[in-house]
Amino acid sequence: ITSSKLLTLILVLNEREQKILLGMKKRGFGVGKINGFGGKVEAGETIEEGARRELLEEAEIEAIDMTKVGINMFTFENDPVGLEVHIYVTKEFKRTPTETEEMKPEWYNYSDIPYSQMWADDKVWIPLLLNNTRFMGHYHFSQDQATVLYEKLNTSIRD
Ligand code: 6U4
Ligand code: NA
Ligand code: NA
Repeated sequence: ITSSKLLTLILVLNEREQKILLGMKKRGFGVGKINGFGGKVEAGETIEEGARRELLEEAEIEAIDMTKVGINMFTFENDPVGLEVHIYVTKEFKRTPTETEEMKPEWYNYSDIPYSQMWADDKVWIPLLLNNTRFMGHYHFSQDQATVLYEKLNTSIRD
């Protein structure tokens, strides 16, 4: 790995109803996959500001209690550029989730998360996130982004 891009990923939870808000990505990296909201951190903003902005841009909601829960590094076969993805949870928000040019938001029961339509790493760390466990992971993907060739997970994270 010679460099990495800094990205965010935000998962919106309704704990009372045990539902998670996910979106079908309509364009760009990971198109067609169901995923959380997020994107590249821009110059002049903090990582958390980037996360808030992406949630507003992609689902038209404003996070109230955004909390960082994990960091994942993604690398790809035959690609020198890695992705460092900072993952946040918000359980409270303002406004109504709305379909945008980039994402179509939908609520899923915790017991019915569509892992087969998601990135292959998600089934590893989303259960931890739902259980309020912090995590750091590294997932090395095949060139076609379908298979995790190598993974390393650490859940012994302190404040
Ligand atoms: P543009 O279209 O240039 O504005 P932007 O919204 O800034 O793009 P985008 O959509 O390329 O960024 O960001 C990719 C999103 O995919 C980020 O939220 C991180 C997420 N992501 C990347 N690899 C992932 C993986 N293996 N598992 C996962 N999310 C991943 O759950
Ligand atoms: Na995005
Ligand atoms: Na962006």
